[in-house]
Amino acid sequence: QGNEAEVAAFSVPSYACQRRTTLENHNTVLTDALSLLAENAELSEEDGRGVAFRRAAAVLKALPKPVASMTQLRGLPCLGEHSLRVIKDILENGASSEVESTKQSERYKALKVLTGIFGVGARTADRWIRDGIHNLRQLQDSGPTLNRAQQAGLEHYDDLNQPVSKSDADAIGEVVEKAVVSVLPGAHMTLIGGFRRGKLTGHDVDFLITHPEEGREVGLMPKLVSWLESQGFLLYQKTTRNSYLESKDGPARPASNMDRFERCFSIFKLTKEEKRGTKHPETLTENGTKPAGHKPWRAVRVDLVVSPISQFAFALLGWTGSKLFERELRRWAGHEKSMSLSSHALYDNRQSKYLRATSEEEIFAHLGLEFVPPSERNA
Ligand code: DGT
Ligand code: MG
Repeated sequence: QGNEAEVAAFSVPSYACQRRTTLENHNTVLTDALSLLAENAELSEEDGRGVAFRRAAAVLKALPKPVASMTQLRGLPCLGEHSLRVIKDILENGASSEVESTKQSERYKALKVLTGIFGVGARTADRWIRDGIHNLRQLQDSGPTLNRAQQAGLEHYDDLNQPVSKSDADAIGEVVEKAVVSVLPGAHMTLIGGFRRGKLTGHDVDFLITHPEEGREVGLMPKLVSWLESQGFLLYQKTTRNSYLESKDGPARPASNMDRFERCFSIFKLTKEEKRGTKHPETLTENGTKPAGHKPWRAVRVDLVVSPISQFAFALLGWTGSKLFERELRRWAGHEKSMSLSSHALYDNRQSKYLRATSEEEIFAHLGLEFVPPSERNA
């Protein structure tokens, strides 16, 4: 008796970047449900709804204990009517009917399978579904034209949908590090993305590369890619040029979050030997012949980003994630501080000037936020 009243209400600040969110999540049942609805909204190109569910899930991830009753949620930020209904359903019935029916819907299943192909986004998947393509078999049979990325994505579908372990990430890191120092001595490389936040698995491996002398990083990416390609490490790659300086005339406010770094999206060939940390034997590349069944390597999505040292702290902060944490940092900067934050710079609209920073700590300080280390950015 009186149990409900005894359960203290939780309290968390509004912005995810004001909170410390470790990987320890006491409410996975609730956050998985809300994340699924977020994903479904994103796959249906309803980004507003997607963000609302992501924010709600992030609030629950930050709670110190499992939610036991709805009354504990009173006064928490970012929990809209829809999210509260889902939570209530789960607390009372053990599951949310909306989540269960979404999970089982043909449309959701098809969107998942098709966007599971590297290079296929929500829009393409939707078009294919309207053409009656719901799975990989139908895709191969009815044969819409695939671009180079999608062809590679389809070819390595199973591998790319397997989680990447931290040890795989480290093995790839050793290869990339070796490539980096051999094409540009003095350059250095940092593991970013989810693995920097302490995640044990990821969907890809992300690296940020810079050189302590401004300008020395120019032209690094093509050399790095050539080195990796010549050693047979890349199954696919697409490099995008750095257009930041080119577009820097006009008003100083960065126009979008789209990245203008030299960036390479790749599919990396990780061999058993690399996994064990031994030398790469030249003989392992089998040309043209597809190994039946067991093969001595796996494909892994790897993203490489090159940044000039002057932007390094912003790139590091911008590429460590989580995606929601990044979004919340930018929202905080804009709404609370009248600043514009990107992976390149921080602009103060009131002072009409860029604020320099050489570390993540300085950026948090500019933003008037307590420093949150990477392991606590898992919002
Ligand atoms: P994962 O790989 O699924 O385990 O999780 P994350 O957190 O590594 O996510 P990922 O790899 O998609 O992206 C790494 C971080 O980099 C992400 O938290 C936000 C950032 N990021 C990703 N794509 C872009 C982009 O196009 N521009 C910018 N500025 N940042 C990006
Ligand atoms: Mg990642």
